[in-house]
Amino acid sequence: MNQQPESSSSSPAHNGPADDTALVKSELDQGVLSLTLNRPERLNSFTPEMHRQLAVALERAEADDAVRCVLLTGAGRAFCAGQDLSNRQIQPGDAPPDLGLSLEQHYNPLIRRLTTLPKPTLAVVNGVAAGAGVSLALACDITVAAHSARFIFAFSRIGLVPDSGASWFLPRRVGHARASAIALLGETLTAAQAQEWGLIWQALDDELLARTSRQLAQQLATQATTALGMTKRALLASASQPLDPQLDLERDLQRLAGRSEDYREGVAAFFAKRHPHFHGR
Ligand code: LHQ
Repeated sequence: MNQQPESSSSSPAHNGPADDTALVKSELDQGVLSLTLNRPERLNSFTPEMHRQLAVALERAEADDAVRCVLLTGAGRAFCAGQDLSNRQIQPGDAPPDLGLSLEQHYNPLIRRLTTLPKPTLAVVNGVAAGAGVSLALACDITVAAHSARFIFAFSRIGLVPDSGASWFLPRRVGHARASAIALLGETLTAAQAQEWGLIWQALDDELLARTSRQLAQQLATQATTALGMTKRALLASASQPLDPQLDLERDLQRLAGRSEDYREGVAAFFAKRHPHFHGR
């Protein structure tokens, strides 16, 4: 059973007048901050301004206690087609671009922000995801996708290297044999294949995507947010350290969790044989 989080859509940071021209639309409802990439005519590919708006939205999400889950999706028929390639054609005589700078300034901070956000994130892949758009989907804690969605590892198709965390997420989710073939061949995966191979959590019928993902986000938003944030930290750390320091980290995090209001509530609810009412503290 889902419960309503304490704070509903009351944060001024997210509740300005609805702005349909925003490149990242933001809406807070019952603890779920929905962020919608909004350049549908360019399949929600990234420009510096879209990066800027997403960074601002995620900074606010982190600071605002009313946000207990972030849901990320795309407007129109795509989730995100990666970097906007419109101005990327190189003419004879042009100096070669510094794509490393673009990663340093925009994509790497975005992936770091998402993976270290002390709140759960849910990617709802409503349509095609390509290049860094795939990376974005994989950087969220839970990724669901419409059956009609596609994951296109487009990097090698245009002579680039998997970036924005793609080379890190991919082998950890699907194993080296599949990661290597997918990345080198620039493969396209269906949502069903992505689920079967462990790249994403669930492929959902298109008609059910909005409702099911909403329920999932709502469920995340009613849980013990601080503990979920620390769970993210533990899982991320596990990728880069042996068991021994991981046990120490679990001890430290559990010490903090044990002092939380939500833990007290969780145990009280267990003995009272009722559902807990967490406040995310
Ligand atoms: C686009 C784009 C797009 C601009 C569709 N840009 N317009 C690189 C550099 C630096 C740092 C960071 O990291 C990276 C990594 C990357 O992300 S590199 C970019 C990787 N992405 C791609 O290579 C995907 C390019 N797009 C496609 O391959 C196709 O559009 C897909 C397969 C996604 C969808 O195909 P269709 O369903 O056939 O749609 P479409 O191609 O007709 O696209 C619709 C429109 O969107 C079209 O414009 P038009 O004016 O002809 O209607 C496209 O040009 C535009 N569009 N992706 N990334």
